Amino acid sequence: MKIGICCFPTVGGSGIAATQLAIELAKKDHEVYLISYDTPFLLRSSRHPNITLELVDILSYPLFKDIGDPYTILAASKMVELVTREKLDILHIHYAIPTGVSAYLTKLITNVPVVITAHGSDIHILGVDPSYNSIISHAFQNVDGISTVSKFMKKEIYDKFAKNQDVRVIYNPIDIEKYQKIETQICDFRLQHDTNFVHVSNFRPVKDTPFIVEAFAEVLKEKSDLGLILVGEGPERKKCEELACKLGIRDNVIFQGVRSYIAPIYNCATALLSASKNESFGLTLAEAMACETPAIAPRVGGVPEVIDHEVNGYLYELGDKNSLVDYMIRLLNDEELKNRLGKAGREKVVNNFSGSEIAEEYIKWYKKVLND
Ligand code: GMT
Repeated sequence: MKIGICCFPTVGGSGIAATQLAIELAKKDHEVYLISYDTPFLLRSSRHPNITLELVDILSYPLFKDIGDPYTILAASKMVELVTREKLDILHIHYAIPTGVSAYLTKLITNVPVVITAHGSDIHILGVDPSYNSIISHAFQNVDGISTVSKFMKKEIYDKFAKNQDVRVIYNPIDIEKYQKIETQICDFRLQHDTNFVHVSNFRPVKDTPFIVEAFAEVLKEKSDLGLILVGEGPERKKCEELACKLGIRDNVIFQGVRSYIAPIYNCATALLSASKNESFGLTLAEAMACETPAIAPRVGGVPEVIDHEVNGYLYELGDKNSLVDYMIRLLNDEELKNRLGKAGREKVVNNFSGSEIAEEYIKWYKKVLND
């Protein structure tokens, strides 16, 4: 098939998931056209023969200084040109805002079948906002298919938008070769502590990373010489650094910024920690689990579809720091428990989120959409 996939090029989960899907489809000999305004993060370090990058031109014009460049229209122009030139079979949009609307316009002009995958805040933060709601609802009701990344999100979409529409749940694809247990550590930085916890996020307030720093400080009271590796960048990074200083644990908190290859970091951790107040799936949880590193996360959104409590990780009630600390200490003190949960986590990911299998599910869905 000739498939256009549109995504954000940044480290955010929707862009990573979309690019991983593109890679898996390309491996299966489909011709993939990746539409974005920059090279997607996962493609910056590798190339794939069946993937063509189609960059949206960002034309700046003085009149748009206050409102920003009209990306919806610029992306739609690129899509119309691409669909017409390459005669695409289907356009698949990741993250409904704003390019779901670009694709809907493209469909009106070219008649190309369009499917949208909703990922999270495009529904529960932006999509429900009256500033976006009417146009996003209309687009959802008029494209050829909607999918999303968890059963939780499917319910959100039913409740808030597409009551009469069939929403397909397809979990996010994980590269199970890249994310696996590595016996020899090859971190590109010096590990300062023998035992570490890890947190990977974009430090937005929804991730509540300061909560992780506070919980870690409690664990340090029980056991010293531990590291907390914080991967990523974002608005609350500085707040976390200040908090670590205030709590007197700055030497134990290692800020690693954005990394292109984090499998070794997952591998050197006793557990991956999350404090997200909302998470439609939680890509980093599944990546860590694929490396046999158990994840501990709040019982919110689609997280219980990824972590099975006490089977392959731990779920705690949002804000319940005592439980988070308790689970961290349990894993620190019991290597056998950590290994058992870790192995079960890998099994869960291989059986449910393997990139190759998820790509097959998307292909089946595309075919159904095209035949309906
Ligand atoms: O929706 C967002 O907040 C951003 C989005 C992204 O592009 O990073 O994240 C969402 O999509 C990811 C991939 O499907 C999921 O793993 C994240 O759980 C989800 N984020 C939220 O729901 C907050």
